[in-house]
Amino acid sequence: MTSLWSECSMRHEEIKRGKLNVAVTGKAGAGKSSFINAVLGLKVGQPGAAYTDVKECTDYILSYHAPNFEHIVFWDLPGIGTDTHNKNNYVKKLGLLDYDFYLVMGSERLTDDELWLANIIRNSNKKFYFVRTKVHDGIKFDVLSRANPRSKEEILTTLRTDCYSNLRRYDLTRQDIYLIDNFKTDDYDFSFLMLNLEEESLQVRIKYVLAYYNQKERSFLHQRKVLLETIENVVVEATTKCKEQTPELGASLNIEVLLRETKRYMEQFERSSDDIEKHEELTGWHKEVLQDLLTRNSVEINCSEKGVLDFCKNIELCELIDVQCAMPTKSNKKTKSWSFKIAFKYLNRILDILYHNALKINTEIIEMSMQGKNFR
Ligand SMILES: Nc1nc2c(ncn2[C@@H]2O[C@H](COP(=O)(O)OP(=O)(O)OP(=O)(O)O)[C@@H](O)[C@H]2O)c(=O)[nH]1
Ligand SMILES: [Mg+2]
Repeated sequence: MTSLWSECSMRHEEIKRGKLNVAVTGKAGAGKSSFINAVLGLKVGQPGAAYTDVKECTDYILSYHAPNFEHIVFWDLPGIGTDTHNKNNYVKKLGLLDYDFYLVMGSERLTDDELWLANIIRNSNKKFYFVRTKVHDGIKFDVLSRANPRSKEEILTTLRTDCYSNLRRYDLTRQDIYLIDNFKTDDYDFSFLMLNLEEESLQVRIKYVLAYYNQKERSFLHQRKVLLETIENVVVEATTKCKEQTPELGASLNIEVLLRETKRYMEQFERSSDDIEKHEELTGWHKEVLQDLLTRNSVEINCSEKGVLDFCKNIELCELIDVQCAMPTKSNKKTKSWSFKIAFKYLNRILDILYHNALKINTEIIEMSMQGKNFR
């Protein structure tokens, strides 16, 4: 739980992590803080619970993370319709439109305050659900007050119809309405509401993962271009920093230089050992799913001196014939030219493999995300 007014940077941090920031707003005393406690499974006074009271009580903004809804951050906002918080200051003072999603709560017949709020949110192209709280009490009192009590279903239908007809006044006709009671979470629309909120949070995460990996594709392309431009210098380094011939290759190559470059490429294309953890954190997918995806989409590179040597040995003679790269003018010797060609081919091939591996992995993550697969 965190507090304060200047939460903007935190909110943006959460957005960056693909969380759904839900502002719990609405009429003062509607049961906003009680709703958060119901989600947390806590009662007022327990550590981490929101404070609720029969009098106006939430006077600042707090955020809550519920263990069962790890991709949602709930923000408990002060209620509208009091001297302190009213239509004149509510939007600006609370940074109302900074959130991703809204629950507009009311416990009585809808008033202008909730409708005004809903309208502002809708006009800023954000989504909200309308939530009517204290439904159980409403039913109890309805039954007590009538000579011929209505059934629970009849009362709920009346409530829902009433909400719809009020929302229609602002042309909010296709709005989701949930009838809940914060002290009866197994009943009414409470679990349905939470289920749909989770679905909304999934959409946010999918969007976030897609944006991240689409951007990654562009950055891989750029990295490849930059690395390609450095190859000739590395070739010069690998051939000039070598005194002895490598008999297996019939060439003079500094294998260490080539190995260093291989490691650099691997880092750039995210093939180092902790990159799987990075994917795991970004996507929220299981490690095994990602491991399998990575294995399926990548050619293994043996990142050792022996690996470099073996790779160079396997470069076919015919592949080297048309290799053209700028060689130092003074080195006309045959071996030098041969070494140049091998180093040049090696670096180009490794770069190509790693780049295409990275693209394939990226593409598969994007495809799976679009199908909503693997998200927990
Ligand atoms: N019966 C019943 N009482 C509720 C429900 N939700 C809240 N209450 C009661 O309504 C009162 C106000 O609840 P809060 O959760 O503090 O309301 P709030 O919207 O956070 O109020 P402010 O922060 O002052 O705007 C408290 O006495 C709660 O116990 C509900 O679903 N059913
Ligand atoms: Mg409150």
